[in-house]
Order: sequence, then structure tokens, then C-alpha cells
Amino acid sequence: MRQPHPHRAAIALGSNLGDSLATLVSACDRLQAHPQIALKQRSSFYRTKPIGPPQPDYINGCVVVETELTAIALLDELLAIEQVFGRERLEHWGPRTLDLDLLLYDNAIINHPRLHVPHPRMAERGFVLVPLAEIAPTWRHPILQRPIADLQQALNCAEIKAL
Ligand code: A4P
Ligand code: MG
Repeated sequence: MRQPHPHRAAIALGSNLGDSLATLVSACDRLQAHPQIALKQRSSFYRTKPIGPPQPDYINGCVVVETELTAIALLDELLAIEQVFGRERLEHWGPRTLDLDLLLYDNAIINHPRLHVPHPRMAERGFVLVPLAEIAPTWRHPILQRPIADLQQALNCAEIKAL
């Protein structure tokens, strides 16, 4: 029998404009409502200091989903959800109402002009690894070949507080 949702993916959520917490909760609802995506786990949400130009603090979190979508099709859904929340791309690493990044897709390593998986900067970022380690500590980073919990413990994440 065909599995309905054969792939597992990890997605990072971030926002630092508008009502960030409400935006992230609504984005999770949108993912869950999608017929080809099943939301399996959602982390706590965390208040985090911005990496990049001076801007407000972020709220960050992560989810694990199962899906029958290809990685590129899943990326397109994430970009469409960002648009619903009025994402405007003004400045690289600048403030945003909603950022959805595809972190991991099964154990795939993808280098496509529009998609890099694992997300290239995820292993250096506490705002990604703290929420991801909460829900997927044993998932191995397919390039570094280390579990997410190990990568997180190697970073100083003292400033990252759950809401
Ligand atoms: N793209 C390629 N790979 C991926 C992927 N794995 N997931 C392409 C999602 N998109 C991917 O994205 C530009 C293009 O990247 C997409 O169209 C897609 O084809 P974008 O979201 O417009 O770019 P961006 O987010 O401004 O740039 P970038 O480099 O992705 O930024 P990051 O690395 O996501 O950093 N500080 C805190 N505390 N919390 C944050 O969440 N986020 C950023 C953004 C900076 N500082 C932050 C946070
Ligand atoms: Mg992004």
C-alpha cells in the first residue's frame, strides 16, 4: 500500500514584524490544513536576538511535517504561505513578517538553484537548533553526520528563551 506522506521534513519559522506569535501560529495552521502536509510536531516558540542588521528581536520555532510533496514543491508551498502573510523582500537578512526555511528533507542533500538542503546556515544558528533539538534531537544532519542535539550543545544558546 502506498504511504500517504512518505517524506519527513523540518521547517524553521521566524518573524520579527507585526504580531509575530500570532503569525507563526497561523502559519502552522496553514501547514496543517494543506492536504499533502501533515504537521507531526511543533516546538515551543522562542524569543531570539537578531542575526544581521539592527532590527527587532525575533520569535522562532520549528516544526516537523510529513508530506508527499517533493522538496521543491514543499518550498513552493512555504513561499506561498510567506506571501499570505505579506512577506516583502526588502533587505537581505532584514526584518520580516514571516520566514519559512526548509531545514531538512529526509536525509537528502539538495543543491538546486532555488533550494539548498540542509539549510546552509542551520548548524551555526541557535535560533534554529534550539527549537529543532526540542522536537528532533536524533535527526542526523546529512552532511555533518551528527545528531541535531549534538550540534545544538556545541553552540552557546544561553540567550534563547522559550516564551
Ligand atoms: N532557498 C534556498 N534554500 C532554501 C531553503 N532551504 N529554505 C531560497 C528556504 N528557502 C531556500 O529566501 C531566498 C530564497 O532562498 C528563496 O526564494 C529560496 O528559493 P529568503 O527567505 O527571501 O531569503 P532570506 O531569508 O532573507 O535570506 P536567507 O539567506 O535565507 O536568510 P536566513 O539565513 O534565513 O536568515 N535572526 C534571528 N534571531 N532569527 C531569524 O529567524 N533570520 C534571518 C534570515 C536573519 N536573522 C535572524 C533570523
Ligand atoms: Mg528564508
